[in-house]
Amino acid sequence: MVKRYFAESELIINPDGSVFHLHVKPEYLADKIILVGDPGRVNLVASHFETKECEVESREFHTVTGRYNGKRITVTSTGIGCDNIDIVINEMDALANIDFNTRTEKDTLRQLEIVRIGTCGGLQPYTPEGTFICSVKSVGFDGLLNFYEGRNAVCDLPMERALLNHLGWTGNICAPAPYVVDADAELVDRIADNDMVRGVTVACGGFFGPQGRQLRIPLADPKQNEKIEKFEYNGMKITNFEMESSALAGLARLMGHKATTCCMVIANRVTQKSDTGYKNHIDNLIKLVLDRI
Ligand code: R1P
Ligand code: URA
Repeated sequence: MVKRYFAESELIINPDGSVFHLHVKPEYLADKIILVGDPGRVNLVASHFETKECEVESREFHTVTGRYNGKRITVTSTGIGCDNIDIVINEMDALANIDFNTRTEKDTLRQLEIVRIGTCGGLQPYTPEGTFICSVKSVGFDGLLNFYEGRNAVCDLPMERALLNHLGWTGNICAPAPYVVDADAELVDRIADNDMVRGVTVACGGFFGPQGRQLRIPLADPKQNEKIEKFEYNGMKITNFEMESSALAGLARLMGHKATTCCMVIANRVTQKSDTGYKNHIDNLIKLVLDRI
């Protein structure tokens, strides 16, 4: 069989042999990966490592590979948004599954296990500040997955339709329509265990308008959050808003990797309370994920 070749313009490799944005070389990527949004959170995760074998910083992408209880783990910051998840997951998949010398796909899939640790807004009375939510499903208000051919094969199309009907959105708002993807069920069971809420997470293309926050300018749908909080599908409710989980779940499914997102609620949109001291508490979530990954 002829192997697929990836041209220099499609897979950009730096002169030192590292991948374009992450600046990580193939030998430094572990099979177990933790993603965080905030570059400053990388050191908090890595502070639990017994040993560090590499550390690279490039733009918002800060990466450390090391060992925790003997397990080899790579932690990388993605910055904010699904657009950065497209970069990080494609480059990590390339590091794992493309031979950088021949620029061809490797014969066997190397499966990665990816857990995002983030912060989020809670959308239900039972998700107050401090709650840990592990995403069973992610809803993408970002549109990223629609650029990939296999999108329909990995999405929950009936739930997408039910959500769109419920929201009653037509025209420009959130066009193209939201997509819905499952996280890896085995990974969710292991990471969420019995002390995290198993939730449905909406990844938004912004922090303000797309999450129904109105400051000085009005929203296209002022009832957006009220409708999202009320939506129910097969006994599931939407639990939280953040900005990356949909692209992570979708790309991981398309590429054959295992992924989920765990977030700590730092603002509850129903009670209108927030926790600005969350940086002290997120370490508890980090320790749980490090133990369970
Ligand atoms: C917005 O404040 C950011 O916080 C959340 C959102 O997804 C977005 O990235 O996650 P992180 O705390 O991981 O950045
Ligand atoms: N991150 C988000 O994206 N939204 C919130 O409300 C809090 C954290």
